[in-house]
Amino acid sequence: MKNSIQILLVTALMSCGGNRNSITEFDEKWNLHQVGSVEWMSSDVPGVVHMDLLKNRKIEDPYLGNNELNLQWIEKENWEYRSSWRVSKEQLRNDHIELVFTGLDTYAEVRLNGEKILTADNMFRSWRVDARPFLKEGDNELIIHFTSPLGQNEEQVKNYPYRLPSGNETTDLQVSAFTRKAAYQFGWDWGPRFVSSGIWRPIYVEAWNDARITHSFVSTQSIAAEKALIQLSISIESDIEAMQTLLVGDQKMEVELIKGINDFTFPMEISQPKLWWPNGHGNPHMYNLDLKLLIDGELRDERSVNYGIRTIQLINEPDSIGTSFYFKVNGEAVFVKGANYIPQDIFPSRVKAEKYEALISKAKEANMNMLRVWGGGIYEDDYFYELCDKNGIMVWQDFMFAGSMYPTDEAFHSTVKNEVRDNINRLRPHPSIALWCGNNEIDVAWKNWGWQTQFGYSEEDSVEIWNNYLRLFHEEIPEEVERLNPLVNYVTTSPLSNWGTPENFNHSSMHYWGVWHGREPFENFKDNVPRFMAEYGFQSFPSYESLAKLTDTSSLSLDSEFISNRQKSYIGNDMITRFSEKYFGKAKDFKSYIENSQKTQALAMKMAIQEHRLNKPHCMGTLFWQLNDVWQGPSWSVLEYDGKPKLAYEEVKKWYQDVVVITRIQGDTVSFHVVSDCLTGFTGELSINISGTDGSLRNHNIDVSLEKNEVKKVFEIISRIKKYRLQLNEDGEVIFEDTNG
Ligand code: BMA
Repeated sequence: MKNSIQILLVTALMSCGGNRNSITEFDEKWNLHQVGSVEWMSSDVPGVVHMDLLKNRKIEDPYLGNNELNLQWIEKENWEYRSSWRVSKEQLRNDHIELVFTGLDTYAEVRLNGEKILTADNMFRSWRVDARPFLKEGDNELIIHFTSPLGQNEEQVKNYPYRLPSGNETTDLQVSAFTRKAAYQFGWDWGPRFVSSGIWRPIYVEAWNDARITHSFVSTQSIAAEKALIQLSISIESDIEAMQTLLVGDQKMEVELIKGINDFTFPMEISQPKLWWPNGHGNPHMYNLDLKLLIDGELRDERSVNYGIRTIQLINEPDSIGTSFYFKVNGEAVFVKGANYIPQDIFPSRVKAEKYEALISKAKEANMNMLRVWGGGIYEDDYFYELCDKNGIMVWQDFMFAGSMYPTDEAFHSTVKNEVRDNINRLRPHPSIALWCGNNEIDVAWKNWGWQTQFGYSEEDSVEIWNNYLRLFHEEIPEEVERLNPLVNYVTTSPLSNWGTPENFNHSSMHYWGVWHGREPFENFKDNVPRFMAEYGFQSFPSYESLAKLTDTSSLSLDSEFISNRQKSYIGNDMITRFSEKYFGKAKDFKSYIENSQKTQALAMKMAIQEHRLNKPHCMGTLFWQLNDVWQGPSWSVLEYDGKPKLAYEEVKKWYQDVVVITRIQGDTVSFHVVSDCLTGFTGELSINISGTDGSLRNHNIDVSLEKNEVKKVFEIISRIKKYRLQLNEDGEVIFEDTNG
């Protein structure tokens, strides 16, 4: 998928001649071969090796049956892509013809007409090389050689003084900590292992002369009733030293360019601003600004900058309870409702625009206002963030580090710094970006999971590993955030507080895994409500129909090899079986086992979300684990791999509504609590029908009136309830319904 700014430019600039700058996607044909084989096959770029092997019928679909087990050989091989690039005399008149690689996965060496022009070592980075000196008129040969991440790192791993923990990597040779490649592709507890290689994001050809716009974005400095102060930041790379003209919308600015990178900021005022609001709180209004760079009066480069006017602050500070953790949007405390997001495929290049659109609509329809892009995956495609901007979904963005400790060498730190810069620069224009977070669960793991004993670290090793952690997540990464995106908050890790002791629930963010990993009953969601719940969940199976597409019916049983290989959690199916039997009885067959697993997950989600919402403002957010799936297997997701909702999705949608009524039955006392996340007051009418165990029938109509963001007990009775049915009306319309029957 393409960056929308780039698409705009391509269409705008291709129609004009002269020496205006241009950006076009490199769209020549590619071929691919396994190094050592003479056979070349056609290749789809962007893409990865596994997908080309599939397209050329060299392998079956990796997701079918037990193909995961048969296709592990691919990760050990080296692969080479080849393309012929036709360049015209006219193109060669440009001073710069740069190749911009927006995603090379991972260890790549790029040769142009036999000359090495790039050595890449990080899937998350983008790389820019001036190809102009190596180009000739006519055909030019471009070769990209990918070395297997296993081969590349084997020696380093073996010679390393100690073993680094590597999340969920189950192979003997564990290279993921050393490889700046998506951790989940090495295996995770909800997905397969496929370590692919390839040109996974587009390559662009950027031709320019004299000067080009490199970055531009608008940030909100402050918002007052009548006006907002915003700031345009723009960077221009220049070959020339001269006063030139920049058109910002209809304003003309004279800028003095010097050779190299020129950074400019322009404060601007917007009166009567239309603010960007998260889903449920108003419109996520987007503005647009056109930038034009004129060189000696002639249009040379242009950009169209989308922006939203909003402030988002994380309030993470000592308070009367312990340590708060909540988001203030445009000055208002907003209760966060959302989910953790993982990549939508093990081969992310096969996720197309429609899949992103369907997923973000599903998040919006389920009344979510935030997604956490989890640190074991990828920095998502631009389109993902554009959709979040458009739909009012705030993004908690992890940097891509999860469940590991990392090497100490300078080369590693340097590639990480560049990765962090590239991704902040790419993502900071999006108003949806609400928080940068250093990593997933590394701090809690180091302090609580016993890695020191498990890996036999000496005191010295431990000091070195921890100092390296501090260097990455407490120094280098936050320094880049502070320099490039200072108005967005940074936290070093998620969670900030471990679920081990009751006191910890008074502090900051938490991943509560007592239910599932701690094998605790669902009732424990009640006593384990943190200040901000950043992860919790319960597994279920994808539908029988989805699994039946992958194998023959004889393999559709709990103990088949096929189903066993789909279950990647070390807990296995124990928790699903135990709790689904507790609540829904023994399943008569695999089909009903699946259905019961989904009902059980739905119940877990309902129970957890109700507690989080009832306990506002102690708790100010709930992000369950996990929104979506990477393939078809049992997992904590509420949406299947193909986007189909599980039962839990409907439950989440219901309990994530802005105003809900939560019923609590304790002995003979029944109480009704209205929770409103509205940022204005709420008035409505609650009607309740109750049938008692003694056969009595009662109706109650209650006027309900709440302040903004309030939780209020609105009614309580003493009754032995058999059944209740309630409706909440606002302006005569039913906005919420619930029953226990
Ligand atoms: C969470 C995540 C993932 C994992 C999930 C389920 O803590 O951070 O690492 O997949 O637990 O175990």
